[in-house]
Amino acid sequence: APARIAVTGLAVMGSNLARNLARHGYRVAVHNRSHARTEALIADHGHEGDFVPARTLEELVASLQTPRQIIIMVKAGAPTDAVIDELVPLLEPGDMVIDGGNAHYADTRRREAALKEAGLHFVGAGISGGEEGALNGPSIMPGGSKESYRHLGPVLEDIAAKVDDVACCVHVGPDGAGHFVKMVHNGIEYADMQLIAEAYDLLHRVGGLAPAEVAEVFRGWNTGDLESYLVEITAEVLGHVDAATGAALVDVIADEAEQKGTGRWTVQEALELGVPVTGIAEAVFARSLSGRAGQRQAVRAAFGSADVVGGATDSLVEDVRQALYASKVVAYAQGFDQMRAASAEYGWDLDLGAMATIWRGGCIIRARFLDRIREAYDKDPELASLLVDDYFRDAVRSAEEAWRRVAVKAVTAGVPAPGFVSALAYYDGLRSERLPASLIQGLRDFFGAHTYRRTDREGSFHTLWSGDRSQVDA
Ligand code: NBP
Repeated sequence: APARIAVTGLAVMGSNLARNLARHGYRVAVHNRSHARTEALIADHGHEGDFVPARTLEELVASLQTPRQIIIMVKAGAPTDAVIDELVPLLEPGDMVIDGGNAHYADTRRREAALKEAGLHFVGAGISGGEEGALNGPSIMPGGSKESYRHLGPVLEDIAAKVDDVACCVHVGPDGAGHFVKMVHNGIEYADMQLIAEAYDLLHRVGGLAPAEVAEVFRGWNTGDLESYLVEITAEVLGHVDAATGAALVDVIADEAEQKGTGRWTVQEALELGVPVTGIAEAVFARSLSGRAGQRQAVRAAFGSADVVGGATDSLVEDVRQALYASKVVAYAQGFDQMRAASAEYGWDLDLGAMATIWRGGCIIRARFLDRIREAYDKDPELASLLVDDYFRDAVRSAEEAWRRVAVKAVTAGVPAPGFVSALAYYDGLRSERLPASLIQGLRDFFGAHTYRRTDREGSFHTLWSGDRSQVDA
């Protein structure tokens, strides 16, 4: 019998996805550029289900029922294009090519348009959850045509993570929508991790708590509003003792955070769209700063490092918890704003509540909190900001004093908390009656005759700064 679906690219993600499909009873055709990987998959896991190994893409294509569905799981970028170029001449109109890699959404838009010319469906599907998710149920964010989703949706929903029996997979929107949403997911993940790291740093350096003690704090937090995968594994990492030295492992790991680039992409796109995603930007920059070893050493030599203050109190722990929660609300509010802006820009018609729903399981940012976001958008799909939803408004209001105390403590102690502090500035920026943007407009008009608008009259105006300083219509 022909295979139901195919996977090409059998490194860790592709082979686990193929196994996931097979374990759900699908006959899966599998292929990899170097055949050894295909053989290894069959040898190690062939007994788990119904695999059809293929030595070439021709064989793979020939083994499939029509319309064909082929998932590409290779390295993002040029390798993905290489596979698509080789595959397209072998396919027939109506066939579906699914890219499950971490593609940039602009590449996905380009590929979708090109394949449409050939009568093919190209589906850029964001897949989150790493290797464990790919095997046991990832969060899946497929873009592409509605028609392709009619064929693919049932399979993808089958293999996706489930929360309360709801699959963490939904048709996100046309062309690059799926990969865009996956990108923002990763950006939010950066912000979330940065905020968690700042909370740890404050409890450690201002509160004087040892990593194992902070691990206990996080374990406690994971039973409340902050319950999430990242908070749960923070307790695991902080509690881990290095076998070689007997020290906390976190004290032995080099403090230079690396990045593969999806956080940077999120910020770059936010700059293009004009959406302030300060939480994600601070997280990306904090990683960059951590990696500037030479500069850090030079500045530390010149100024010294802040001393540990010590003397953690229950109130500090509770303040940091509230600051973390409020800052997290801001980071998510910004990420959802960015998705809304992109949806308007590209005509995607994104259902923001559905995005929160499919992130509840399978992916790195899965959290109790996402139910609240879904509820907020269910109540009002046009919500101006997550911050104004009743639940989040109350949460931020009740956290506000603690949040400010933590920001003051961090600044006073000399412990960097760019995530907490910039989230607070964002909140204060949005709620200000008047912003000094009026002064910026005045300055722009002064040096560049860029004109300004007035609060009391329609139109554009210019002041004759170098003349008699009278105002003229521009
Ligand atoms: P890699 O990103 O390490 O890619 C290795 C695969 O790409 C191998 O199958 C390799 O074939 C194939 N490949 C390359 Br490289 N160049 C090729 C070419 N020119 N033509 C054909 N095949 C080529 O694999 P991965 O870590 O499994 O990730 C797969 C995708 O999933 C990536 O886009 C990644 O960003 C994404 N992703 C990864 C994770 C994760 O946690 N790792 C999570 C979510 C998404 P070979 O065996 O012949 O060299």
